[in-house]
Amino acid sequence: MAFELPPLPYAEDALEPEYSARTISFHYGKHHKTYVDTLNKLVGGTDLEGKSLEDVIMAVAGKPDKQPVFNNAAQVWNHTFFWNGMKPGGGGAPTGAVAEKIAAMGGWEKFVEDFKAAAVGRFGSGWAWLVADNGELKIVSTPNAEMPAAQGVTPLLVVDVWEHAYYLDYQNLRPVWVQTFFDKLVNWDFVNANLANAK
Ligand code: MN3
Repeated sequence: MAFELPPLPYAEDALEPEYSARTISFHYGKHHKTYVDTLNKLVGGTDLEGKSLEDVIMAVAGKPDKQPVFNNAAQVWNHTFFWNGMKPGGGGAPTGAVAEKIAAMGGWEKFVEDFKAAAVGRFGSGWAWLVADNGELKIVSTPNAEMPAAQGVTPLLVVDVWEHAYYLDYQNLRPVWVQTFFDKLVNWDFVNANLANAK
């Protein structure tokens, strides 16, 4: 069974105008799809063929000779997680259990500022994450395809800060992209579901 590009949880134009159908057509239809296609080429005919995406990632994480497999497998996983962290009509102050956790981190506005700082502080390509680490929420960033799950913490939410994620809509303005993500796009139901399942 080859890996397949998971369906988007909404239509390509559903996040307009904040995240355009044109951006999604490239980001999902080209970038995400290419990671899937490349992963299938890399694992085809190897002992990784037929394993789940998560098992492939954990099998190759930290192995320099398997870096291309890790990069493509992790990018497939990270992008699917990213798409699910947004919804039409999303954004705004958090709801549910995560709202209490964010209040304990200094409040909503501070949270967004701290998240933007993590996103902007990531030089080059990568991801900014909200994770649960032994019950404590933390904001972290990772370079390239790296993912917190490979380091033993539970991801709750991710924002893609590769330029391909925002350049068509926001050009070089990464902080505006992240601010808009939280104002208009974030899916707190998804974050709360991940928090409920966190270790
Ligand atoms: Mn991307």
